[in-house]
Amino acid sequence: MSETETIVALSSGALPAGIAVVRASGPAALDLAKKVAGVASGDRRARLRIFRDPDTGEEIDRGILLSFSGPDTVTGEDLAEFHCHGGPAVVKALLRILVARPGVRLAEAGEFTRRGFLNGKLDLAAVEGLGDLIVAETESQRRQAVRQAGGFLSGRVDAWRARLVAALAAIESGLDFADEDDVPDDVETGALADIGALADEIGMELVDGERGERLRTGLEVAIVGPPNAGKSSLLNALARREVAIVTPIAGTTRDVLEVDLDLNGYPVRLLDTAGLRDSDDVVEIEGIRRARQRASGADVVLALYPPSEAGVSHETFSGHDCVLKVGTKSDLGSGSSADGVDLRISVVTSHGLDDLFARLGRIAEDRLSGGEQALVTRERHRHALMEAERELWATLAEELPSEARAEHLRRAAFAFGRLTGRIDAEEVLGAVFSSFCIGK
Ligand SMILES: Nc1nc2c(ncn2[C@@H]2O[C@H](COP(=O)(O)OP(=O)(O)OP(=O)(O)O)[C@@H](O)[C@H]2O)c(=O)[nH]1
Ligand SMILES: [Mg+2]
Repeated sequence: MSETETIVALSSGALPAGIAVVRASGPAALDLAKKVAGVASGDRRARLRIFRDPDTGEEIDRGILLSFSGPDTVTGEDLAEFHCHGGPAVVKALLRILVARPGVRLAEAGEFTRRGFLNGKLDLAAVEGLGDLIVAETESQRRQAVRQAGGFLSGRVDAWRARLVAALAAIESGLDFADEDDVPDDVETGALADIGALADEIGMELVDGERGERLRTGLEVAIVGPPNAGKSSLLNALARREVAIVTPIAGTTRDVLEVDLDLNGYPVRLLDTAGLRDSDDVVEIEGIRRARQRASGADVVLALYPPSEAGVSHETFSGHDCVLKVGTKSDLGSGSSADGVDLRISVVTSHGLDDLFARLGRIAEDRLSGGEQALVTRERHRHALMEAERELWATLAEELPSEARAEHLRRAAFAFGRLTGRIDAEEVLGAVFSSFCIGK
C-alpha cells in the first residue's frame, strides 16, 4: 500500500525542550529535506544544516537533518527527520513551511505507526506494545511493553497458526479424497491430536490471573470509609504531595481522585473517594455512588476506620476479595471504631505508613509479578485467544463431518489473524491507533 500524501509532525515531547524532532514520511519526504535543508540523499547520515523557508530563503533554525530512503524505514516510506531547537516558535515555523509544500500535511494521531503497520513493518500486537512502551511508567511495565513491541505475542500466535494451518491442510486433504479409501484415517487422527494439544496450550496461557493486563493498567487501590476518616490525608501522604483537599468538614471530597504510584517498580493507582454516609445533597450522593462503584471494581479496598469517638457506622466491603482494614488517626490515642483492623496509621506522626506501604507492595507483587512475562496484556488479546481456543475444542467434537471440523479451524485461524491484524484489520485499527499521540 503506498500513500500519496506526505505527513509531518513533531515526534518528540512537550515544548520547550533542548531539541525537538520533526518527522516527515511519504513520497515528498526527501524533497522536503532538499528544499528546507539542502540535503536530499536519504543516506542515513547526520548532517548539520541551516533550515530555511524555501519560498523566502529566511533562516528558521540550524539543526541536524537525517534522511532515510524507503522501504527500509519504520514507516516503510521515505523519511526525513529535522532535529531543531525545541522552542515552540521554531517548531511552529518549521511545521508551517513543511506543510506549505504540495502534497504535505500534518499527521493524524498514530499515523506514522499506522503506515508502518500497513507496510508490514510491525503487526498489531507489536503496535500495541509500542504504544504501551511510550506510556510505561514503571520498570515492570517497560519490560512487558518492550517484549510485546518486539513481537512476543505475535511470534507465539504465528507458531500456533502454522500448526493450525498444517492440521487444516491434513483435514482438507481428507476431504478431497473422501471417496477414495487410500487416504489413511490416521492423517486426520494425528491432526486432531495436535489440535487438542494446541487448545490445551492456549488454555494454559489464559490461566494467568490476568497479570499481564493488570500490570499494564496498574493495581487499583480504592481508599474508602466514612467522611473525615482521613482518606484524603492518606492519599496525600502516600503520594507525598497535596493532591486532595483536606478539611475538618465531613464530606470534603466528592469526585474520585486518582494518583499513580511506583511501588517497588510496580504500578499502583490510588483512588481517593467521597466519604460514605446517608446524604440529601445531590452532589454528595453522586460522589458516594461513584465511590462505591470504583471500590467494587478496584483490586484492593483500603477501608478506613476513624477512632471510636467519631461514632460512625462503617461498611465492611465483605463482598470484596481483597480488603485491608486500616484504623486511622492513631495519634489521637483512642481505639479504632472497628474491631480487628489490620493495622493502624497516623498521617500526623507517620505511624504505620511504612507498614501500609509494605503491605501494599506485597499485594502488588503477589498480583502483578510475572506480568512482564505474560503473553496476554490486553482484553482484546484474551478475547481473541478465548475464541480460538473455543473453536479448536469445537473441532474435536465427536461425530463431526470433516467439513465442519475444517470450518471451526478456519474460524480459529481468523481469531489468530485478528490478534496480529493480518486479516480483518480495519475494524480494530481505529481503536488501536486512536490512542496514539500525534507524531508517533
Ligand atoms: N490527628 C489526626 N488528624 C487527622 C489524621 N488524618 C486526617 N486527620 C484530620 O481529619 C480531618 C479529615 O481528614 P480528610 O483527609 O479530609 O478526611 P476524608 O476521609 O478525606 O474526609 P471526606 O473527604 O470528607 O470524606 C482533617 O482535619 C485532617 O487534618 C491523623 O492521622 N491524625
Ligand atoms: Mg476527602
